[in-house]
Amino acid sequence: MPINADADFVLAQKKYEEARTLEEKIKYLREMLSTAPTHKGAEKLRKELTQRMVRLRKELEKQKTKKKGRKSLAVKKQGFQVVIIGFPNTGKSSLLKKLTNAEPVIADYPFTTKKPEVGMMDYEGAKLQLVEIPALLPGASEKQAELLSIVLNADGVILVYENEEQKQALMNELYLFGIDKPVMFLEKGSVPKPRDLFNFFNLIRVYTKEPGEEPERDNPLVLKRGSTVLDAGKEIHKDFVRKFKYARVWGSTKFPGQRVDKDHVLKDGDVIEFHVK
Ligand SMILES: Nc1nc2c(ncn2[C@@H]2O[C@H](COP(=O)(O)OP(=O)(O)OP(=O)(O)O)[C@@H](O)[C@H]2O)c(=O)[nH]1
Ligand SMILES: [Mg+2]
Repeated sequence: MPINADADFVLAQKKYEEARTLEEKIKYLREMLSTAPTHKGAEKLRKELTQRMVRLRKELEKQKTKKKGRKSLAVKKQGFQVVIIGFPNTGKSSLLKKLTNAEPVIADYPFTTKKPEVGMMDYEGAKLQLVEIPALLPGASEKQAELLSIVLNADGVILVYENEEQKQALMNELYLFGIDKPVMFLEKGSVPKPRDLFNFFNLIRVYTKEPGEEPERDNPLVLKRGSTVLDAGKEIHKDFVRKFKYARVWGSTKFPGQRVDKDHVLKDGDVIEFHVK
């Protein structure tokens, strides 16, 4: 932390308060974030600044897309979305190709990937969406702001790196942009198993079945760990609460096919049978 951080923070705050445009506000809020006290007692302050940054960034993205009539680079979410980021040539496309059905161009020159590349990863029927974005460098040009906005909307991040400096630099970029998401670090060349991703991002698979039939093994629900029967139901019907009678669960219950209420917490691999009105 710089010696004059406190004074710098106060100055940045003053500039922020006087700022008129969204761009200026973002600029000085970024300065506030970079000079905010780093000790534990200031956690709440940093969180509040981060949330403010997210609001301003989203507002600016909206304005820009509207004004220019520009086609947004945003990638429509399909379930849980993880964005792969990293410096140029760190093997992001290679990783995407190994884990998904995507066919990105892989080459030994930097910035091979010029637009987001999307693929679906399969983990025993459960799907997870992976998005490689063009390489990032420290220092946020407008182009990079557009890319970081994609990360801002995602559910998780994979950061591919070749050395500690790259890791630190990009973590700092994420922080200054207001991005506070789970980040999985991968050294260039290391390829995790699909189940490692599910575990890291705290996801579980829940298989549904109809009464008297076998569970559907090829299309489970993907839920956050700690999800309840009600959460699972909401993935199926919007007005599930109204429709719910009871459910039977195999796996996390004491007895196979035990009748449970909507608050029952599900576990990975559970089979659920809904009974609705
Ligand atoms: N030895 C080795 N080389 C790799 C590995 N993964 C990628 N490479 C090489 O590194 C170079 C860049 O790979 P890409 O997958 O295109 O990297 P990228 O991060 O997507 O690159 P940009 O999109 O240009 O930022 C290519 O020459 C790859 O063959 C790996 O695991 N081991
Ligand atoms: Mg690439």
